[in-house]
Amino acid sequence: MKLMLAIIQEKDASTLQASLNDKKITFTQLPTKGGFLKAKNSTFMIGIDEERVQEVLDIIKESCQARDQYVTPAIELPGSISDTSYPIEVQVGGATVMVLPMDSFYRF
Ligand code: 2BA
Repeated sequence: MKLMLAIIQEKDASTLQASLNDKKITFTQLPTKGGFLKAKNSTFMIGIDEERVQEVLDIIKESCQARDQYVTPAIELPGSISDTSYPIEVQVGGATVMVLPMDSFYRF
């Protein structure tokens, strides 16, 4: 089995939830926050058989779209000449997905 961690934008969370539920794929959703923008995002924790990893990747790709966003970062950028941070444009995924090996899986 594999553990998939998918970090997605909050706006896409309900679409992804519905698509995973449709395919009877079990997941746990965690409210998270990106370290760079400090904006809320959503992390899906999905334990899945190895042969279904590609299917889940396809579902995530279909459910999550990249967006260009102007954001005021909560950190000072390198090279900044003032203490005040200013809006910058970044493209926020899509999704950031990590696939980890899972040694064991128990449900009691
Ligand atoms: P954030 O860390 O808030 O990053 C949001 C977006 O800001 C990123 O989008 C990227 O376009 C930009 N960004 C991040 N760090 C940057 C930097 N040092 N300089 C300039 N721009 C920067 P994505 O790459 O699509 O990432 C979306 C979210 O996925 C991230 O939110 C973070 O929560 C997570 N993430 C991305 N890469 C990760 C990694 N290697 N490990 C853990 N989480 C990751």
